[in-house]
Amino acid sequence: MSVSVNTTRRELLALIVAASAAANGQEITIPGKRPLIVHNDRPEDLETPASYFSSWITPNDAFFVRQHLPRPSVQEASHRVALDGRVGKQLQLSTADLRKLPQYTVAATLECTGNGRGFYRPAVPGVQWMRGAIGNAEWTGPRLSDVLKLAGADLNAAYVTTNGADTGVAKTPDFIRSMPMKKALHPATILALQMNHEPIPELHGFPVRLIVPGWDGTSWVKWVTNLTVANEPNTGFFMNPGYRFPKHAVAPGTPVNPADLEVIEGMPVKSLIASVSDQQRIPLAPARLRGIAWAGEQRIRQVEVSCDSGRTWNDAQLGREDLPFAWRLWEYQWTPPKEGYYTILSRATDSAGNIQPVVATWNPSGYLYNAIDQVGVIVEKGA
Ligand SMILES: Nc1nc2c(c(=O)[nH]1)N[C@H]1C(S)=C(S)[C@@H](COP(=O)(O)O)O[C@H]1N2
Ligand SMILES: [Mo]
Repeated sequence: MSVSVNTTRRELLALIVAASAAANGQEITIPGKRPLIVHNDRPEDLETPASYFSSWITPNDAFFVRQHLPRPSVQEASHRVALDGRVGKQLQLSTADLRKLPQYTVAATLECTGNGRGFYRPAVPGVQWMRGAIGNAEWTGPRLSDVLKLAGADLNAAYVTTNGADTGVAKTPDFIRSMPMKKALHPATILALQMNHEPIPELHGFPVRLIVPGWDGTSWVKWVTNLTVANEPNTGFFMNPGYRFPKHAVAPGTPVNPADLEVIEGMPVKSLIASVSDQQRIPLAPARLRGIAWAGEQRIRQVEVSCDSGRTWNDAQLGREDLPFAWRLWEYQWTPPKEGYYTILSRATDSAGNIQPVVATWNPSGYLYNAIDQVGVIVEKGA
């Protein structure tokens, strides 16, 4: 009896420790993952430390995780993707059916709409993501357009609505998203069965998830169960008022009337310094600074780096992998002139001429944070 009471107490203590670790955003390990920054452990909200962004592909076990609801456990053999609404014939597709269609591999960057929310001042409620709710992977599966054609879908309908196997719990409603038919028919929009050439891990939507290249992660529905063709978008919380952005900039901290919000479709230009972390000590020697840059549906045109708090800027060299929808690596050779503290900044420009701002546009839900990235380093002879 006393043993079980003690065990219970110990377990309770462990849970409290885990909960406070989660609350503090500390790095702890979740099965199938390297140590990641845990914002929530049930359901999992896991952030990738920026030091992992040194390779063009983010390995599956280092990839960030975001879910609003308890993760469903899906059995592949019985799993079906139902097609209904404005279709010629309703279908129930197994993953074997999806595999019979031509398979495409698309490299695409997945970024949470709320990545960087933790930087907004005044602070806004929600997961306090800092820099790592992003990753780049190769996704493989049939085109959504081929799946829609299989069901004789009305391709002139306005929207495709996607639901996943997770269901609403307590105050959180079911996660359902709609996208315009134009994006649904884009050849890079696929129903992925594989992530980096492996079956999609459970945390990332096994056995099938939607890939919407260039658009924010919210559209990338996991554990897909339903595709509905309609002339109206879904009206649930995650379409309205969720995941909307003010049409006009507002003073930080001001509430915004729902009528003044519009649907978010895509991510703005942004870059990140990955090879050094904030307050790191580095030796007084030539340094190769490295990072990533991405631009939603645009391409990266230029990345500039400043090692003197933004007084002077120089071009970084862009990496050789240069594909639409996938991030671009960059590199910058820097020789610190002497010992001391340096603020290093990175700033990207996209193919439409958009440049990262000094201050991101504050909004009540903390979406689309894309201010110039900044890291402070201490240069020391002995470091
Ligand atoms: N079914 C379902 N799909 C979902 C979500 C969800 O809660 N349920 N979260 C979305 C959000 S907000 C993001 S940022 C991405 C995160 O994908 P990841 O966990 O594979 O990194 O999944 C999206 N797809
Ligand atoms: Mo997200």
